[in-house]
Amino acid sequence: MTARKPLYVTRPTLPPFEEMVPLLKEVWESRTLTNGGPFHQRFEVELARYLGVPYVTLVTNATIGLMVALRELQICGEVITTPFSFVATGHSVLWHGATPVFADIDPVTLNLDPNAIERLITPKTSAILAVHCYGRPCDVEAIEAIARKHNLKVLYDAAHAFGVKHKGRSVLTYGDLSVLSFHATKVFNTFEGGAIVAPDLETKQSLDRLCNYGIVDEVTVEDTGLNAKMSEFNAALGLLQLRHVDAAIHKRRAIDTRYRELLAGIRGIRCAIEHVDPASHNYYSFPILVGAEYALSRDALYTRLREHGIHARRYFYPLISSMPMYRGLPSAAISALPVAHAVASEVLCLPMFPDLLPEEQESIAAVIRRA
Ligand code: T4K
Repeated sequence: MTARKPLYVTRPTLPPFEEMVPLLKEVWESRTLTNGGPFHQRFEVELARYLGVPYVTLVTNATIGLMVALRELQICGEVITTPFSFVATGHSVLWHGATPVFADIDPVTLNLDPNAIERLITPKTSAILAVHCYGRPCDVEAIEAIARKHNLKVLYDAAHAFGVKHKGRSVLTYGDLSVLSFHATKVFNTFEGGAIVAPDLETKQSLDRLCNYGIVDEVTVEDTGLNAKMSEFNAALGLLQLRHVDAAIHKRRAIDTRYRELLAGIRGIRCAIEHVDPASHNYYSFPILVGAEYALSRDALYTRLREHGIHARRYFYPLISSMPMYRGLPSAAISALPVAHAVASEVLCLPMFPDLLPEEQESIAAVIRRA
């Protein structure tokens, strides 16, 4: 059966429009549109409470959030990071003026392999920038131990990890700072947006300053900050989204379970991530690995699905290390990143969003099974 209209890899989750109207009216009437207005303040407090973290600083998007976080941590020299991520991870390091050093990933978690990290540490290394890929927590204990031993900062790109817990504690509280994305395509969205999770008030206030040009008061500018502020519109939407996000994650979890049932037993098709703690996951994405035993190559399956109106995506292919601005780096050599290259050549993210209908899931699985 051919899907009737394009089924994209994601479809933004929005609250009922009527619920947004009174909030919009409040913004319109107050004429406070940005620069830390009342919705911004409330959203920061309620978001920190929801996530179970000490403090958050709201930002325009996660890419800017990563740049601000790198600045806050005074990172310089080399930053060990993963090649298997969205390009924003690498770009934030380059924009900051540091050098990304790519370490290979673990074949089970698809996150940075701690053993690979340690081998790459040099006197120039100042930080580890790890990604909780698809929301699956990194080996945070191992990364913390390496960082402590070598006196490195740890920054988590937690763009995918909204609400995720590790051993009962928010995964966002590990490392020095974590950065969330609230982009339209994420589990929790404010159209564009994000947040930096800070461990204490002093750090939060410093991040706030960096997000507001480094301004302290009308006559004092203490740092070369930038404009990374979230507007009142985005903050009001965020407050409303908080009321609905648990229900959305609940639906995602059911979709994840159903996919696993529908795809079980298809030769060469594997679910890319297994959940250690299903109750603590957010079900951001549904990546599969298309192995050599499958009837089609990964790219042929991608095209076959497209012919049926199903827009699966190859997140994350190509690897960041294969992109023109990175491929000349010594750590970007293909031979140094065998696991990342293997995974990038097999991965395919199937449509995953709360409104995905059971019959749509069945037709996706049917196309995959028929091949
Ligand atoms: N770190 C990591 C690990 C990340 O994955 C990301 C972003 C970041 C950092 C940076 O976060 P932000 O600076 O964005 O806050 C998308 C997103 O733009 C990006 O946020 C996300 N990761 C990445 C994984 O995916 P594209 O270029 O693949 O998006 P696009 O426009 O092709 O959208 C994907 C599908 O979603 C479309 O086929 C249709 C659907 N869609 C998309 C949008 C924007 C909608 O239905 N409505 C929409 O409004 O990058």
